[in-house]
Order: sequence, then C-alpha cells, then structure tokens
Amino acid sequence: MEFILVTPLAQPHVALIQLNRPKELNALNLQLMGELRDALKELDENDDVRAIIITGNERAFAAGADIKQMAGKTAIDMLNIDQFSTWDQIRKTKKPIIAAVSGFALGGGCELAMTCDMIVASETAQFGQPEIKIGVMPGAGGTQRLTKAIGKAKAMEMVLTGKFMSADEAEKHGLVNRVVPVELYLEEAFKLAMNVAQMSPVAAKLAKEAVNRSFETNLDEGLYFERKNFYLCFASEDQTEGMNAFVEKRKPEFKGR
Ligand code: CO8
Repeated sequence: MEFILVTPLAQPHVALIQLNRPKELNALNLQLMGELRDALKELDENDDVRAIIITGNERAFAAGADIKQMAGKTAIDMLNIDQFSTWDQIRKTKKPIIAAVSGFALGGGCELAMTCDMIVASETAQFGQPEIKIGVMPGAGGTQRLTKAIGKAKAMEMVLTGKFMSADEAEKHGLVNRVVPVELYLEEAFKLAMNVAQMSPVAAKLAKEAVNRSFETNLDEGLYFERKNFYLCFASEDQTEGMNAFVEKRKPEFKGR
C-alpha cells in the first residue's frame, strides 16, 4: 500500500486506516481509492476486527478527488475508468466505519466521510462540496448524502456556491456525531469505535444494514427489512449470550457468531 497506512488491530477489535498523501492533502487518486477498497475488504473479512476508523491527518482528511489526475480526461475516459465501482464496493463494507475528520473534508473527501457510518470531527474540520468552483459537481454521493444529512437548503447552498461548513455547524445540522478539540479527535473516534466493538458484531452488521436501507426504501419496505434482520439476530449465539448475560447480571462476551 503506497497511499494508505493500515493497522488491523490498532486497539482491540478496532482497525485504523490512515490516508497518507499528506503533501497533496490526501487527494483521492485512483490508486489510493483502490488501496482503500482492498483494505476495507480485507478488514471486513478479518474476524478479529469489529469496527474500522478512516482518518487523514490534522490538516486534511481529504481535499477531494485528485484534480490533476482528472483534469485532462474526457467523459468517455471517466466512463471507462469507472471509479465509482470502487466507491460502490467501499459502500458495501459490512462492519461499522467511523470517519475521524480534521481539517479539509472537501469534494470526494466529504463524500468519503459521508460514506462512513459516523463522523467524529475536530473543531478545525471543514466540510465542503466545492466542485462547482472547478466546473463540475459532486459525483460520489454528495448531492444525495449531504442533502439527506443536512437538508435541501443548506446542501443546495454548499453544492451551488462551494461554501464550506465548519465543524460546529456540521454538528448542529446533523452531519457529524461530535466535535472535539483537534488533539482529541482520533482518541474520540477510538472511544466510539471501541464502544461499537464491544457489541455483538452480528447484530452490528445487521443493524448497519437496516439503518442504511432507510435511505433506499419507503417506510413499509424498510420496516419489513428491519424485521427480517431482527429475526435473524435470534439465529446468533450472540443473542443467547446477550440476553443470558442480562438475566444473570454479568457483562456479555460476544463472539460474532
Ligand atoms: N487534487 C489534487 N491536488 C490537490 C487537491 C486536489 N483535490 N487539493 C489540494 N491539492 C494539492 C495542491 O495542488 C498543492 O499541491 P502543490 O504543492 O504541488 O501545488 C497541495 O495539495 C497543497 O494545496 P494548496 O497549496 O492549495 O493548500 P492551501 O492550504 O492553499 O489550500 C485547499 C487548501 C483550500 C483545500 C485547496 O488545496 C483546494 O481548494 N483544493 C481543492 C479542493 C477541491 O476542489 N476539491 C474537490 C475536487 S473534485 C472532487 O472531489 C470530485 C468528487 C467526485 C468524484 C470522486 C472520485 C474520487
């Protein structure tokens, strides 16, 4: 891996992926995205990993797709490169993913953070979809996920003017889970990830799938989907363990089975 650093067990059951093109503010070139896809697939298949953190560095989570790599491309080049199949695979990661964001999360960087399940932000984080300033528009989910997260008016303003949103504003509008001082954002992301990692991995996967389904379906279908996943939990040893532990007034030991 050239552009990302992967630590499968940075903490018990928690993996860390760091985007690592600091000079380019972690601009997401095709190779980086391919590496990220491959790393997530591996971590998804690793039974010891129950939650994943994606981070950048203090200055930038990621300043977007690599503009230099895209600049000379034609529509047909873009079609043939088909970079969004990589994004689709990332989206299908079953384990919970937390974005730990400091500094710039712009364009594809903001879209990557929103592809994660939760966002912990440093107070220096800035979110934006500034593609309009370079003559294009969001292409990796920005118009959809940002609108669902913060509502039409705010999303429209960001997408049409390229205006950034501060961490505090992002928290106020429901884009991020919490904002902490810059020296604590990674620690806070680990706290959240370790909290998730203590739960049943089976239930976590099924619950993530059900929450995400709410973006793609109507209430009736969503409730039906939720119910099926709820029933499926009862096929797991974790359900027996979790409920027995409650009755016996002890801490459950989930095995992910
Ligand atoms: N692509 C390539 N290089 C970048 C990018 C980028 N997105 N962002 C920054 N860099 C490079 C700069 O070119 C510069 O390199 P060099 O030193 O070689 O000139 C280096 O990073 C440092 O950047 P700056 O000197 O510009 O740093 P500043 O602190 O002055 O400014 C900004 C920081 C405001 C973040 C500024 O760099 C900027 O505006 N960057 C571009 C932001 C942007 O427009 N992002 C959207 C890109 S388009 C997009 O994301 C489409 C998504 C849909 C497809 C997703 C597929 C992955």
